[in-house]
Amino acid sequence: MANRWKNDLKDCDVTPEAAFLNRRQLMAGAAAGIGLAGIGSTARAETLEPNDWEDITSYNNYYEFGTGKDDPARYAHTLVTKPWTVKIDGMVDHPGDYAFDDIMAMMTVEERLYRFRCVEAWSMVVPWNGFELADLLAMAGVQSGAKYIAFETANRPDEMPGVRYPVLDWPYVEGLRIDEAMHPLTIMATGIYGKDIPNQNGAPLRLVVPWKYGFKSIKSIVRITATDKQPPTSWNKANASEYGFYSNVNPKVDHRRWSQATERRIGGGLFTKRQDTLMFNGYANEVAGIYAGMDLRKNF
Ligand SMILES: Nc1nc2c(c(=O)[nH]1)N[C@H]1C(S)=C(S)[C@@H](COP(=O)(O)O)O[C@H]1N2
Ligand SMILES: [Mo]
Repeated sequence: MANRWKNDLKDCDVTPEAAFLNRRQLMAGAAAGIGLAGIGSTARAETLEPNDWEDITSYNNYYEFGTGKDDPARYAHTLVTKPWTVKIDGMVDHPGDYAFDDIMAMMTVEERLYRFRCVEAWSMVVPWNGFELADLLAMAGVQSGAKYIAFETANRPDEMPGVRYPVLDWPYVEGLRIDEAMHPLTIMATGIYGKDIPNQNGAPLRLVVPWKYGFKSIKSIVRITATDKQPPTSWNKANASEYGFYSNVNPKVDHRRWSQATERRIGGGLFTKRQDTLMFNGYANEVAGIYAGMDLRKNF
């Protein structure tokens, strides 16, 4: 890859693999306390201050459990996440139903401190634990003809009260271009602050694509499909004029209802000033290259 992303973290900021012993999620532990340097921090040097556990796990979007920001924290406990199986199919050499625990045994979980920006113009900084999606795709053996990766969330009316209402066309689906999916910034998150990811945040595994609006980061994934066709995506199906396939964070391209120029950082208190939104959510150095020559206004 031409624009291979580099890890800005110093050695001392990352708990070495060997240190997590029998813990499934790498512990943020002391590292969080000393203030991690942001992975992929851009020209505008900024020390990322993570949001606290309470903010991250009580202010959520997960419409399968209701459309209120506090609905997921109240209702998502009914989702049964153990056992969990992810179907990997389509253009792969090793299709199959993979048990979550088997996936975890194969993957290297690390901490990634990422900005997270919702299209509704609020944002957080989240210390995720997870593994690179590229590693999972390599394990499945994605074939050279595959151009996109499609994702699907569980659709369980008995466990997800929200899917009884036609707010979206369930199941929630998302997709990435293959180079986006393979990009080293793209992770499958399985934890936050070293703990298993809570149901309201998309247990047991959810996508995190930090340079795109939050709705691309699909939760509680049950299916991953390699395909040569651009897959349908939930919000684009619901309103194609407002939500494009790419949905890269872009302060210069406004949403019809929300200016994208600035954002409100959750947890900053009542009098916190809005802050400027950064191109590609601050990850331009790492990802701008994969969109070279593309009209980002047309491909929003
Ligand atoms: N399955 C599913 N995934 C989803 C959503 C959803 O409603 N259902 N909401 C999206 C939106 S709009 C955002 S902003 C993020 C919110 O993630 P968080 O609650 O962990 O902050 O999840 C995304 N993934
Ligand atoms: Mo969002």
